[in-house]
Parts: sequence; C-alpha cells; structure tokens
Amino acid sequence: MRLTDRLRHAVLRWNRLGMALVLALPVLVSSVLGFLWLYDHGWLLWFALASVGLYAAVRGGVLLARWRTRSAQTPRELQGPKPDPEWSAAETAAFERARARISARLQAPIPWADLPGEALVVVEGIAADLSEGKRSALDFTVPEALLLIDRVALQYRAFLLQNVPLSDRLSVRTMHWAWRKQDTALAAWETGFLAWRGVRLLINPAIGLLREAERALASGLQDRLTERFRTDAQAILLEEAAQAAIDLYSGRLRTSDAELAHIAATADMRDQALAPAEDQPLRIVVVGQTSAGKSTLINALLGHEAAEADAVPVTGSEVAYDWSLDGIACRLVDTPGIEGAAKTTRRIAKQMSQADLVIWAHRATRPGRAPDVALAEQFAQVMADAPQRRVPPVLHVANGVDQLLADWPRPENRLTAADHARVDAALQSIGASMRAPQVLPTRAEPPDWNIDALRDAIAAALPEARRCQRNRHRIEAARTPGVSANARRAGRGAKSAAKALWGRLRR
Ligand SMILES: Nc1nc2c(ncn2[C@@H]2O[C@H](COP(=O)(O)OP(=O)(O)OP(=O)(O)O)[C@@H](O)[C@H]2O)c(=O)[nH]1
Ligand SMILES: [Mg+2]
Repeated sequence: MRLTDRLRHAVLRWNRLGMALVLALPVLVSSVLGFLWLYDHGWLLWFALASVGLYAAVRGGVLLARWRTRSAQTPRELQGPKPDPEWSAAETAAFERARARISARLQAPIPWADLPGEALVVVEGIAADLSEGKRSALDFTVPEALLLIDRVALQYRAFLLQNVPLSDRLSVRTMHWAWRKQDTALAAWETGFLAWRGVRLLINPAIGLLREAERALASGLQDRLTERFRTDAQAILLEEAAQAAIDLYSGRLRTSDAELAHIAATADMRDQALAPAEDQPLRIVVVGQTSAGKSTLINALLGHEAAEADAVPVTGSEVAYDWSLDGIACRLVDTPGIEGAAKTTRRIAKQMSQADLVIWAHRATRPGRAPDVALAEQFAQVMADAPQRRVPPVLHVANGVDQLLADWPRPENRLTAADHARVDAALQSIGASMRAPQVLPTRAEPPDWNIDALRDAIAAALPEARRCQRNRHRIEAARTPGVSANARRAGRGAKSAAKALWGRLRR
C-alpha cells in the first residue's frame, strides 16, 4: 500500500473517531458534572448504593424467572397415543407403566441415534410385564415383527403430518442430506438467518431493533421450548412402540386387519373363527341357582315361550336362543342351575368366561347365597388365570320380587312406599353378598314387571360386551396354530411349489 493511501486511511479513521468523540462529549461532560453535583450535595454514596440495589433487584428478578421456567414441570405440548379401549385391565396397566418409564427416561432429549435402542428397551419392558418375565422382546415371529414396524411407522407418520410443519414437503433425499451434513446445514441456516436479521434492521430499524430485543429476552425460553418439543416427539415415538408392543404380545398383531378380512373371505372352517368380530352375535349367558327364574327371564326377554321353565329343576344343559336388541344380534344362553356342586360351578364359570355379558338371576325370596358366592370366586379365578382377557360385564337381577309383596299385582305396576322398603332390603342383601353396586328387581313370570328396565340395562352394557367379544376373539385367534393348521400350511406351500415346477417343465 502506498504511503498516501495509508495516510488517507488514517485520516479517515481519525476523522470518524473524532466525530464519535464530538457526539459523546456532551454526554460525558454532563455525567461528570452530574457526579460533581451529587458529590457537592453529599448524595454520591446514596446514588452508588441505589444503583447497586437496582442492579441486584433486576438481576435477581431475571434469575428467579429463569429458575421458575426451568423448575416448572411444563405439561406435554404434544399428545401421544391413548390406551386402546379394547385392552384388558392388565394391558392398560402395562401401557401406563411403560409410559411412566418413558417419561422418567426422557427428562431431556436424547440423541436420535439412541432411539431404536430405547424402543427395544420399551418393547422388552412390555414383554416382561405382560408375560411375568417369561417372554423376551425378540420372542416373536418375522411376520409379527414386520407388522410391528408397519404399525409404528404408520402411527408416527400421522403424528409427523399433524405436528411437524413441512414434513409432507421435505423429501427423504433432503432430510438425508441435512442429516449427513448437519454442520453445513446448521451453518447455512445460521448464515441465512443472520443475513435476514441484517436486512430487517436496514429495511425497518425500529421493528428490527424491537425483534432483536425480543429475541434476546426470549432466547432462553425458546431453547427450552424446542427442547420440550424434541422430548415430546421422542416420547411419542416410544409410546407408539409401547402401544404396538402391547398389541403384539396380546396376539393382536398375529393377524393384520387386512389378513382378517381375507381369512373371513376364504371357506376355511378354522380360519373363519377369525372373521371380524362384529359379525358374531353377542353371547349373553344367564346364570343363577336352580329355579331362580333363568329360563322364565329368557322367555320374558324373547317375548315368547321358548325356554322350558318349571318349579322343578328343568334346564339340564346349555341352550342358546337367537335374540335381537336394538337391531344388535345377540344369543341368550340358558344354563343349568348351580346348587353348590363343585363340578357344576366349574362348568358354569367356564361358560361365563366365554360370555360377552352375564345376567345373574337371584331369587329375591331366597336368602341362601353360598352357591352364588362359590361361583363368583370360581369365575374370578378363571379370569385371573387369563389376565389378558377383558372381564365380561355382569348384571345382577333379583327375580320374583312379586313374592315379597302381598296382594300382587299392583295397580299400573307401581310399587307403594312400603313395597319399596321390602324390595330394597332384598336388593341390598343380594348386592352385599355378591359385591354388586346395583341389583335390578324383576318379575319374569307373566304378566312380567320391570323387564323393560332389564332390557335397557342390557342395551347400555352392549358396547362393553362388544369390546369383550373382540378381545375374546383376538385371543382365541392368536393361539398358536396347531399341528393340523401347520400341516395344512405346509401342504399349501408344497402344492404351489409343485405347480410352479410343472409350469416350468411344460415350457
Ligand atoms: N312368582 C314368580 N314366579 C316365577 C318368577 N320367575 C319364575 N317363576 C317360576 O319359578 C319356577 C322356576 O322358574 P325357571 O325359569 O324354570 O327357573 P330356572 O332358573 O330356569 O330353573 P332351572 O332351569 O331348573 O335351573 C317356574 O315355575 C316359574 O314359573 C317370578 O318372577 N315370579
Ligand atoms: Mg331353566
């Protein structure tokens, strides 16, 4: 550089410095004068103390606000999958435990590369939880594993589309590039953002300055928000894995819905049991002591005399009657009365475990409930042995209330206050021994009484009965195919191989 250029630069620099000094001089002079004035009046110490106090108060306020945002348990921004209403109580509890484990693990975001490992830990937890430690995470077949991956991917896709802006526009190529070149991508983004801030300042300095100040204030919070979003997104992916794992271990993933529909279309007798559960009538099993009025109750519900009823014990084996309630196909199953024999109790408990809804008839005039209590215990045992099963709803009925009251029938089928007191005592006694919150009084013998209320109670319980049926069908369908089914599968394989070979030979 030539000497004249250097001189010109120096002069220009000194020129600018001089201009700045000229601008700053009045401020400097007035603040020095201000200090002198304060000193003269003896206020300088107070001024210094007040300044320090003000600084401490502002700094303390900022620190307190930061500490609050850090320590406050901010609620989840994004909602993850909910427990499936079709799950049994044990499955729902396993899901909640998995969710608690996930949220304990994700106090802060983890590297994305660690997520598959974390998902395996979640699946392992569910496997151990649902099988009481008997199964491990990888204890399933290849088609099941493929369905698991398919499920998680599909659910997560829905989540991305809903919550991540532009996720439907970004191509995998772009994402892959950005992922591999994280440093370059980040630098490009930061440079672009910086340039934009500069342009904004130039175009509209007032707004630009305001935005800058806003950014400086909120940057701490913003970092936390993005952090929150990332932990939420990671937690949701792990929760999706937990949900799919529960379906996997309960056997629901053994057959996909498409496969179920396909199987239903084929004529195979065994596979037809896997047809969509909605097509099957709901199984309503009526149980109770001998002569409680089970068969008479079924006749009252049907509206005609189909089941044989008598004062002497009649129903010797299970009989099913087709029935329709509000257009929903049902099957009312009459059962032999329990009288205390262990064999009958076991038989009826098994029937109840295969029911979608149970109607438990009690004779209102009969105080002895030992056979009912024994059946309830047996039933609880059968259901506890299959923790993945949903327990079918049970409606308790106090039948024959007319016999508790003198001069039956009442005008317009209305009970007096004295009648109510007698009936309530019987209902409470049944409710207490059966631990049932509600017992419905009826007279099944024609002219019947309160059967409409029973019909309403059944209708209200049908949605739960349907869930129960789906659960039962899924679990039945999920049982490992027996030797004969596998032999059939092998036969089908051999047949198609022979066909292919024959086709080649002919060519
Ligand atoms: N008064 C009165 N009699 C009833 C009522 N319900 C049933 N009965 C009579 O009680 C007797 C027994 O009724 P069933 O319906 O056969 O009883 P069940 O529970 O099916 O008996 P089993 O099949 O033998 O276990 C029959 O004579 C019925 O007519 C009722 O609400 N009031
Ligand atoms: Mg009967």
